[in-house]
Amino acid sequence: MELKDILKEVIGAFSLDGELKECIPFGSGHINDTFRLTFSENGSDKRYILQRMNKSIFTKPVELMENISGVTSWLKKKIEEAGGDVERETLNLVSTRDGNPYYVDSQGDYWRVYIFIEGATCFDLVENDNDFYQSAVAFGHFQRLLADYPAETLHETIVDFHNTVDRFRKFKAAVDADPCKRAEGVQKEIQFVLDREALAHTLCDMQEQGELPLRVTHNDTKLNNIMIDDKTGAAICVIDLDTVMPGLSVNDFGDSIRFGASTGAEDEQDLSKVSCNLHLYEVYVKGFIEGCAGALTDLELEMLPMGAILMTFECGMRFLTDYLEGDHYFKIHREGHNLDRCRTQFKLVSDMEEKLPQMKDIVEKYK
Ligand code: ADP
Ligand code: GN1
Ligand code: MG
Repeated sequence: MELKDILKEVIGAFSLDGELKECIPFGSGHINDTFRLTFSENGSDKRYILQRMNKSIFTKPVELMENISGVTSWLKKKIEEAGGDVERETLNLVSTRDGNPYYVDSQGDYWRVYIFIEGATCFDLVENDNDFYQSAVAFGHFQRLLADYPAETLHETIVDFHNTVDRFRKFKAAVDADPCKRAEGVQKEIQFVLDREALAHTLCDMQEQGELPLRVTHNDTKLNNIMIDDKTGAAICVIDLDTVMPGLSVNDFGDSIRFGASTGAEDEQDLSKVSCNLHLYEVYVKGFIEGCAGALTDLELEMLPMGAILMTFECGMRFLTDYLEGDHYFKIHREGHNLDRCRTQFKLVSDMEEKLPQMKDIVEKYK
């Protein structure tokens, strides 16, 4: 069945009024297929985001949608209590005509629709300090809003998502299996990972020993998973809630640094352009600590820089694993794309390892 016929079937299933004017692919996410829909009714336009969930990655779509429904309803209540705008400050699911939060198409794929957040933008690179600062406050605040969410009702949408030790194990298995015969060409990158087996354990061990608390976290805190208001410059909405699960606060912090404090794009091929910008790092530290508003323990604060190194290391290892396995997880747009992404991450890890003392000093300044 052709995509346009599938889209027709799917769009017709949702409770959307008016006439469909446009349906275009949208955004730069690596996982889901995202489209922007424009409907026109009585002379005015209303836009929506339509997403086909990646079923090979999200193997429990019903549970995943239960998480999203639960979390967005919870956030809505909190936003209403604070007198905020519920249509812009959280994702809003649109139901199907049968009243379900998702639709299963004739091919067995799961789809959902959100109200489009107007007048706001997602950035792939930090364009100014304020955007990054705002995103830090928003991700910290997001965690705080969900602090008393009944975590036991959340499904683990991807098991062991940020279990770096398990990621290391899977990486080694991919090297051993080498199904695409690519290992020989990436010995340097493989060695980079193998040299850091002990590093992979750091935070997982602390979690296991109960030294770091499990919190409800976002787990995918890239800058492009936050919407910045075009007029005020404030971060208004945290999006991409597929991976909201119990996790570590330091990982949420770390993933933001990995993506946003880098001087280069995640897939930059000229590695001389990639390093960790300590000024941006400081901007984020300040915002995140403010956003968490006293919720973090001393050890969590101390481990923030380690979260940045580990999330970057883990992500690089995931890109390399996917490259070795034939690029079936992350969407790629060119040959070797995952390898380019892996290299930027490892360049950042080396840079952060050197800058660790300064990174620690910066946290000390704001804690
Ligand atoms: P992925 O998991 O593939 O990254 P996302 O849920 O992050 O998917 O969505 C991809 C992109 O679509 C986002 O980066 C953002 O640009 C856009 N987007 C998602 N939801 C909305 C929304 N409700 N309003 C406006 N844009 C959105
Ligand atoms: C994916 O969905 P997206 O593009 O926001 C991935 C993250 C990675 C990120 C790397 C569910 O995020 O874990 O850190 O790519 N999401 C999933 O850019 O695996
Ligand atoms: Mg995303």
